[in-house]
Amino acid sequence: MRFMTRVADGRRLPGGVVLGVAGVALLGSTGLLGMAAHPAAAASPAKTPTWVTTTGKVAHLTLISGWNNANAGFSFNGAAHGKMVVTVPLGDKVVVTYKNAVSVPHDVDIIPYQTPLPGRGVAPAFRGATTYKPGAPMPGMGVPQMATFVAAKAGRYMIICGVPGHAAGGMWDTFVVSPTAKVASVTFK
Ligand SMILES: [Cu+2]
Repeated sequence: MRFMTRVADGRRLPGGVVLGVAGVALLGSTGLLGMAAHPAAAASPAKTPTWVTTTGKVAHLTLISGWNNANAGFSFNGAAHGKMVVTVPLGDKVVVTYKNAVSVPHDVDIIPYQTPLPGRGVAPAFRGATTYKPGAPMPGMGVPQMATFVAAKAGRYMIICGVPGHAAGGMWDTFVVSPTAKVASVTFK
């Protein structure tokens, strides 16, 4: 039921969606409507964003769904099936800036590492570690959505899209809270 609501919300987006800089860059490089028709033409935008930075005890993490055609766009920062590993120092405040570059509804939830992969219904691992706002309309493509939380417990977690079926389809990556890391980092397997 909730899934249906989300879909309806997504489709209710006005034609003149507001695009942020990243959204414009993505549209310019891959073409929004060309994604399904030309999967072989997958190309990252010319300039790769800086995915993570650390300022003192604050880690800034940028996540973009549909950034390129990886996993048919069901991915974060061009990575799916756990292949991006974001590591943050234990105790850091994590400020996530999330943008959805495509019209398919997506969101970000950081949850305990688990299989099988869940859909909606798993509480975030940390208070505030989600961009999902029940009942709220889906933000337009490229509109920044923020999630802020404290990485208060060391361990391995997952960054998932909570739209039912998406994480199971590979729309998840790995999030590690490290007691030894000094700065946030990101690697791709
Ligand atoms: Cu999704």
